[in-house]
Amino acid sequence: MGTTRLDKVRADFLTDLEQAGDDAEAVEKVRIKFAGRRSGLLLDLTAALRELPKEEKRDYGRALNELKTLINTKLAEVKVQANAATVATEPSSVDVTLPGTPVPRGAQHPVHIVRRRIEEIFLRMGYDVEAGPEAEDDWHNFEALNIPPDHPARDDQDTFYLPGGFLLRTHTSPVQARVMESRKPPIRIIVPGRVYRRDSDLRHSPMFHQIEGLLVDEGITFGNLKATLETFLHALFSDDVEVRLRPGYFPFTEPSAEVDISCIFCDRKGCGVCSGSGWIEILGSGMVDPRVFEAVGVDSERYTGFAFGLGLDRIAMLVYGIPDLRQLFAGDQRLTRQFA
Ligand code: 2NM
Repeated sequence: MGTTRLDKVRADFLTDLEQAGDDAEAVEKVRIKFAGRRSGLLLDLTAALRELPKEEKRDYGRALNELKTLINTKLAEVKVQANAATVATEPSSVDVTLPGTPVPRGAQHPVHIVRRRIEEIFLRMGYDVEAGPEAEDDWHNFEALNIPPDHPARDDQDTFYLPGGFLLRTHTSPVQARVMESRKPPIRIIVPGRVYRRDSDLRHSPMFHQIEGLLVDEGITFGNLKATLETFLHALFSDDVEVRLRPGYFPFTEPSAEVDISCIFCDRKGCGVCSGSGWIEILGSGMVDPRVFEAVGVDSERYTGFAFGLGLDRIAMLVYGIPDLRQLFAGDQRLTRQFA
């Protein structure tokens, strides 16, 4: 008799809840009607337990507990759904006119930008980009490059020596030496990287960046070097710049040439950037000395080649008008932000 009444309440509850649907207010009314603390139907049903004859109490109590659980669970479920529906539709809950949270944007470092531009020019000409260790041995940094033990570049003042006979490379040429040791010509590579010298003032940083190039094949001439550098410098600056070669000296090349471009700021009239000369020194180059070829196992009777090197930091300063070298390495985002 008692459980029949429970069945009816259960059926009523499910119907009412169904009708309330997503409407939070209607769901609340259902809750008060069935599970309200002061007058809910569950209270009546619990009170009715006491009036029942002893033999019916057990079955009724069990069924009542199940009904309570059902009602509370269903109400909790529907409440979560109703809340979600309310948040989604309530016009004031999300103010789409508020400004968004800014996402910080990275920027490329000027030295990186210049390196990538130079790499792209040489990749188009069929060169590969190579890399090697920054901690080098004496052989690859000096000996193989025809820098004898008494050469001034060997001086402790210029080189950072490391324990175990190693050193921080003073140029990226040891990578070219390694490539020549491990690979047969034709070789066409450029090598960008950090290099280290014991030098620190307005124009020198103990760490700076170089990019060097090397081409080795049969029948390579000084004319090929000149044409390659002209093509490169026209692509990097402008077809209008003039390229000038002057005699120079490097231990690893013979003959060697210093390369200038006509001043991109004054068009050769003379200005502060070119110190009134109308020319800006941009790179060093030359035909690879046969002694270097012999040291790294390239047949100098069969092959000739040219090499060149330039400082990336200097070019970045020139191109972007950065007055102080140290600004490049200060890690101050006010510099890099300008390149975003
Ligand atoms: C320069 C100038 C001239 C150069 C030479 C070599 C190597 F390994 F092939 F001998 N690598 N880089 C070179 C030649 C670098 O920098 C101003």
